[in-house]
Order: sequence, then C-alpha cells, then structure tokens
Amino acid sequence: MLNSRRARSGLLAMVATGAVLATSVALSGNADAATTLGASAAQSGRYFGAAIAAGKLGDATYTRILNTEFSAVTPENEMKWDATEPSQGRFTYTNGDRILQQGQSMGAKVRGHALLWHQQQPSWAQSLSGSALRSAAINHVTQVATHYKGKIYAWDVVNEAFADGGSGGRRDSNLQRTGNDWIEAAFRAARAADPAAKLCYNDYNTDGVNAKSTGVYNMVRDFKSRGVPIDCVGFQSHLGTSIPGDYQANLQRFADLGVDVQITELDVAQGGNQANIYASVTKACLAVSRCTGITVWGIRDSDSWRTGENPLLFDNSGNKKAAYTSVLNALNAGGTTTPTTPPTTPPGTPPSSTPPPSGAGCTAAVSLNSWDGGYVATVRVTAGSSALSGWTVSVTLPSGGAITGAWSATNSGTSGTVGFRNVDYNGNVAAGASTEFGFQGTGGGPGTATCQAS
Ligand code: 9MR
Repeated sequence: MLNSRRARSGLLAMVATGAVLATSVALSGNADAATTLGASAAQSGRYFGAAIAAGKLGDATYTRILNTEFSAVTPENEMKWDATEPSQGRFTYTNGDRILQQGQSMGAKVRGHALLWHQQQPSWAQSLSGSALRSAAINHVTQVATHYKGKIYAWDVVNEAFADGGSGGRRDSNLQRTGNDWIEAAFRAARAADPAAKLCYNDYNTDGVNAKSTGVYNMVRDFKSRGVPIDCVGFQSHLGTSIPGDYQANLQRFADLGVDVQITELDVAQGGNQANIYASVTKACLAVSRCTGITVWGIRDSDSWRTGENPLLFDNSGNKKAAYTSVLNALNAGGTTTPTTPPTTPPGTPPSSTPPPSGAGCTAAVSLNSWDGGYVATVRVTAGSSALSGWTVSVTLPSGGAITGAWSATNSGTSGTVGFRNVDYNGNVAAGASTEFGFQGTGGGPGTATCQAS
C-alpha cells in the first residue's frame, strides 16, 4: 500500500535532519568509508536489506547487485500465506526456501514476511471465518515458523492490521472478526514455534506520529505490559515526495517501549527530493539505537511494485542513482548510536496484578486465550517474601488436552499433569517480583497452576 501523500512541511523534515547531523560525526569522504550499502550499515551494527523475488534470481544484473550491496533479504511474496499454504494443510516452501538459501549464501539476515495478513490469503482461508479461521491461522503460523525455525532473523508475524484514517483502530478483516486477540494469539504461536526469531508487527502509513501509528503504539505498549511476545515494529515507509517531520521521533517513541524498530519496505517516489528523503530515513534510523536496519522494497526501479514511480536506489539498467549515493554517504557518516540487545525483561513491564504470596515460595497465575480446539496460556510466576533462584510450575490438563509448545520454560510431559521449569534467564526472581512463561495446547487449557521454589 502506498503512503498517503500528506502535504507536510519540508521545513519540519529539514529541522529533524539538521538535529541528527549536528550530533553525528561527519565522515563522508573518509578513506575508511565502506563502499557498499551492507558494509556501510555494518559499521554501526546494522543491516541494509532488499526485498527480493525468487523468479529474478536468474537475472545476472539483479543477483550481482544483490550479492554485492545487501546484507539482508526479505521475500517479496514467497513466504506469504497464499504461497506457503495454497490448500489447507498442504505447505509448499520451494520458493520461500530459494529466498532463504540466497540469503544464507550471502551471509545475510533473512526477514520473514508475512505470517498473517488480510491480503494474499489463499482462497480457502478467505472463505473461512470464526473458530475455523482462527485455528487455521494459528496452525499456519505454527507450521511456517516451525519450517523456518532458527533461520529467520525477524518475522513480520502480523502485517497491516490497523485501519487507515483517524480511528486508530483495527482494520476490519476476516481475521479481525475472529476476535481482537487474534494478533496476540499469532505472536504467541510464533514464539512457541521459533523462539529465536524476533517477532515484528509491520504496517504502512505509520511512519510519522498519527492516529494509525498511535493505535499501533498503544497495542505494543499493551503487549509489553501483559507479556505478549513482541520484539520489533516494522515501518514500511512507502514514501511519496515528503517525509513526516516527526519520522525519527516516531521511531524513538516505539523504541522507548522496549522494542526494536526496523524500516521494512522503503521506497520513495522519484521527485526532486528523492535522494534527500532517502538520506533522512537513513539518518533517522542511525540516530535511534534500537533501529536495527533498513530494507528497500526491491533493487532496480524496474523491480518495484510502484510501476512508473522509479522509487528505488538502482535504475532499470542497474546503475546507482543519486539516491544510492545519498544513502551510502549517510551510512558512512555514521550515527551516534549502535543497536542494543533487548533486555530479557523489558523495562516498563508493570508489576503483576497478582499479589505476592504472603510467605516464602511462589504463586503462579494462568490466563488463557482459548478458541475452539486450542489455546495459548500465559503463566505469571510471582516470588513470595524471599527471592527465587529457580522455580517449577505444575498444571493439570483436562483429558484429551496436549501441550504443543512452550516458551520461556521447559516442560516435562505434554498431557495430564505437566511440569514447567524456569530457563536460564528467568530463574532468578526478586522477592515480590514476577516473570512470565507460556505454552500453547490443543483441547482445553488448565484453570490453575501451582508454583514451587527449587
Ligand atoms: O511487492 C508486493 C507485490 O509484488 C504484490 O503483488 C503485492 C500484493 O499485495 O504485495 C507487495 O508487497 C506488499 C507487502 O507485502 C506489504 N506491504 C505493501 C507491499 C506493497 O504493496
């Protein structure tokens, strides 16, 4: 989707840009400056990626530029629902795997795109609704994330779920009609399937501070406060002839929630300002420590979905454009910050609403997100009057129920009475403090859980 061409003051953008420049070390022209986008971004620990198409990998110019310039790839269409599950329960990964292999052969990061989206659904999914759709969607997330387990840097778990315009609310879709919790159910299923992948929410027209981006912001804040696993937000940045003056401030406010931010689908209409807008986006990312990288949505203008707008960094013949040089220079000028690793327990996670137990030991409170035939459980473990250096939690499942995956804990058994033990990073819990783990299952979930210090 193309960003709406808001009539924004170029002055604001210049002010924001100037602020970044003032705090950057100007190194353009430096003899040490790197000469490719990937190497230049790597100087500050970031990646520079491109969306690529499996069908173009036989084009010598295309692959030469790809191999030389980029350090991350995103499949433009090959990992979407219609591509990976064309009929229900039959998964086809041929083209997705070609993108993965291309990325691996380059030593590049692979961004997975996109597990759930209202567009590019296979026709069988379009005709489902309610609990049948919910189960199919969660199964899709689980299957695809499991197939690519350990190989994906970041997944766009949910794409474009917010409405355009001023409501700040969700977009109506068959997925949304399964219940407002469909997004968190998807994130929990993705975490259970591939705990190593960063899990992102991705959208367009969220590039400045506006009603839509604030809707997303509120969702991310809510997810962080309730322990829903979300690690990053993607800002597509399909830009027209201007950039929001608060572009960097918008990235920063999300980063301040404790998530990484990424520019995921950058392209800019070729007007007089294209090179400057590309530079402004690059500088904004470099100025936000949790902005981990930039992806452009295609390589040459002729590869772009925006036919006739020439929005990319290479022309139809594969020559570098002025926009390319401005991005390279901005990357080589560097930023004031390097990306940070997210803390295990995000700052700002509010204390548990479960009161601490009165004595030593611990309590465990279960909350369930259930649908017909399955559920995701989140368990909050709260230490009593003494700190914990390890804990175990036990739940009893109703007959016929089974656990299909767990995160932030290891389970013994999958049915009947199931025990969960802390993992390395969440065994130590201060007196009165809490940590969370979760699991996904089929059938009914447990109503209660018991906790023991170990
Ligand atoms: O670039 C993609 C194009 O080839 C597809 O036809 C189109 C189908 O909707 O999707 C394009 O990519 C979109 C991306 O997956 C999500 N954000 C908007 C992108 C441009 O439409």
